[in-house]
Amino acid sequence: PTPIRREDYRPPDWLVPAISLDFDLDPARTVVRARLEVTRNGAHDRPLVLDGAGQQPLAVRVDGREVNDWRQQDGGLVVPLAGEAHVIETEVEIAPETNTQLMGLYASGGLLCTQCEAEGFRRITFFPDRPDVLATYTVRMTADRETFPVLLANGNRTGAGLLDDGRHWAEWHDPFPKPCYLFALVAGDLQANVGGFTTMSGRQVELAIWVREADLPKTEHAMSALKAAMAWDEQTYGREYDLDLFNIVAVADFNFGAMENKSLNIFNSRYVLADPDTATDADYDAIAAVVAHEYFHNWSGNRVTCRDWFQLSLKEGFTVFRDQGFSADQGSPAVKRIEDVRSLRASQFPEDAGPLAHPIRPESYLEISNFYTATIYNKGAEVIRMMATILGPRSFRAGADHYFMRHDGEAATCEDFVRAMEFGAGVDLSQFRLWYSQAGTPRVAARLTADPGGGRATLNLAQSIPSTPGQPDKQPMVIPLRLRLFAWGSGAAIGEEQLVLLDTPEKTIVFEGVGERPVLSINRGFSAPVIVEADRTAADLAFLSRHDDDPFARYEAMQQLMLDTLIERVSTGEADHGPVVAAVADTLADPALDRAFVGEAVLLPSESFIGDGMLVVDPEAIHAAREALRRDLGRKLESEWRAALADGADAPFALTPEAKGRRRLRGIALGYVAASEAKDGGAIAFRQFERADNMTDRMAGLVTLVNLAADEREAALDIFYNRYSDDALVIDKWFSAQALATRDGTLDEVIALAKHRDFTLANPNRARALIGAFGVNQRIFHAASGRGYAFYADQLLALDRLNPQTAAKLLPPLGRWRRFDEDRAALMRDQLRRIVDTPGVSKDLFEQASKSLE
Ligand code: DPP
Ligand code: ZN
Repeated sequence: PTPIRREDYRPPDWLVPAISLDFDLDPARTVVRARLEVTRNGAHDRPLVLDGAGQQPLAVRVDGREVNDWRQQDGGLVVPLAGEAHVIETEVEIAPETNTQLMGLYASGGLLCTQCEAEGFRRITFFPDRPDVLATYTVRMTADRETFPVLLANGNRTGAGLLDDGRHWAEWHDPFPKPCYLFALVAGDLQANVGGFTTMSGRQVELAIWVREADLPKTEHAMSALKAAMAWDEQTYGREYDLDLFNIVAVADFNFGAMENKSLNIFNSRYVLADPDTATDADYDAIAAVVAHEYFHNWSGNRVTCRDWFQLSLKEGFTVFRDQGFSADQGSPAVKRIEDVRSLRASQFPEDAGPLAHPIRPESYLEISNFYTATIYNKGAEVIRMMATILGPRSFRAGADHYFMRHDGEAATCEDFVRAMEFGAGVDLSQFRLWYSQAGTPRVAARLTADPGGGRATLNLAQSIPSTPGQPDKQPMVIPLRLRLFAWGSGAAIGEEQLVLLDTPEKTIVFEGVGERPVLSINRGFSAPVIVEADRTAADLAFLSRHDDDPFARYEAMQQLMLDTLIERVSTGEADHGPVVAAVADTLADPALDRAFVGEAVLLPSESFIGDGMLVVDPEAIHAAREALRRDLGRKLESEWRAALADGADAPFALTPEAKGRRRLRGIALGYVAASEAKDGGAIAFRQFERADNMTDRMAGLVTLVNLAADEREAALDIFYNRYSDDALVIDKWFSAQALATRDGTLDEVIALAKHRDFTLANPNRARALIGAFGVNQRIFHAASGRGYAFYADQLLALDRLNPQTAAKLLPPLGRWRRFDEDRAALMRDQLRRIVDTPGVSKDLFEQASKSLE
């Protein structure tokens, strides 16, 4: 296959100002009639080329007359046209019920629904399937009235009626020109939770969340999140909603988390449905974040869309930044920042350090679905955040206003965004643009030297950017580092916080008025997505974990202290746990800290994150070192953990930040009590599991129990399964809790679970719950026998036959062979080669596997 390259972009030969679609809906055989008004774009004599997916056109008409001089090419349709403007009509037949890729029009749990981003629309009808072709859509749907009583599409409903054969029809019109990836329709037996919102200019908007009737009680949280998001976007960005209707539909089978189709968002049901008995606090937070994310796309994505898919981060990075800001404002900004950085480090840093590393604006791809990555989304958001940090809030807002005003209704580029920021804020971001073109996580070495008695300290900073595939040499970037010094002894801050722009290979900063020995707090708030290597002792880190006034930096000092201790133990077989134990004890005892923050701060780095800090990952040694530290913390602070466990345990469920914080800390405390090997550890976990009035506490019990070899383990799994056997989203948790267990025997259990009657690769959530969770379980996935790799490759190949996009997204763990010893590396490469050599492998999976072998 030939790669698509960014530099090959050319404007479309033909524009399509308007399209009318007529769907005769049926799961087995849907007829799609399309009427495109096309206009020649510029002076050229090239034919009209419409993308397709190999459908056989039943008819092609030009200006109302049947023609036959068209031909099929690469699954699409080529139609020679003589004039400047024509009307093209085509008719095709598709079969939604056999669409296992879940791209285009497909069936899910009795519904018919669509997913078109990135290139699904061509699977519905012939069309220039590229985001810079914007059309107004008129959509007519006809369907059986009993099976599909609700018919939805983008925009407003302009007509509906009954037909005499048990069928009915509806017509919708969307006045906003949009790219076809934002087209959507839904047909099904759905009920709506209906709400209302008055916009800042006083317009009434009807909000509806459509679900199966039985799920209606679970839609309240999504509804209130939607209203909060609408208000937040008005207050924070001055962005108002632009239609009279906003629909959300929940579907059970979905590749993404959700999709921002204009005024008809389609959601993976896991990001809509919640009640205390079935959703954890993390689920509640994720629902609010995704509802906000998709809503915010109405401006950052829909009103201003992307010129081509290389610009994907234009809408995704910016929209993630926006949803992160929303979530921060709804709860604790410090805890939100910690969570976001943890997830960046868990998914994006390894990507940036591995064979699939790419800049946030890639240069080429085989399959665009493979570029919906943590780099495009999460690093993309960090890049926007750095601009906001450098510009300051007022200038950043001015830049954003200018961007929306200047490009409203257009298909824009990342360059347009940066230029709008420069114009709105009056700054020069020339060198900053390297963040768009250079991949790899920069490293910053920081060395602070104090001049004894001289009242002065000197900070030396040096940056380096590792080479990544296709990019051996890098230019120095602009790295905004918020930093501050603290006085050892008193713990007082020395001077104000500074924002240093490290924009040269090295930089020296001199601090005056330094009386006591200074300790460096750097990259505060995680102001840049970099790895800082500061020469700080365990004592310095312990000091910062108590005294730093930036909550993120305080958390970070603790993490670094834990990480240094763990890595020392992995490499030498021993380490002094004392400083970590003391720092954790002090954090637990500090009444000024909110419990959610304490929970984050006392949590040990994950096994994979420890691995990322090592030259060669030794999964067994890492597991052993982490368990040893967990056991020590559990034993030495046993009474503190038991106190945290009791704190709020008997209070009835509430979704307040305080109650959530206590639950978070309770769950972590439970893990430590179990790790201490206290005799009653299993019994305490089981009691919490059984008595909980909410899923957060119950899951905390379950994930503790699955790691105990106790009898309680089997009992808890059975009780949980029987209680929730008809709730797919909860059964997903049952699968992933087992796939994430690190105890011996997990590998066999996962292999057995893949044969469980409730396991299916056809549902992406279920596939991710078992196979996806297994892939990130470092100790078990990397079993020295290689059985984990072989099982994983088997599953990926089976999934690839159904749903290439979802299979390819799961490949990366297998591609990280360079990080492991030779034996494991060879076993991993064997599986990658097997995938690449499989006849009929999708281009999605092929691209990921072949790049991972290079
Ligand atoms: N649905 C995905 C998202 O919202 C892709 N646009 O990020
Ligand atoms: Zn998005």
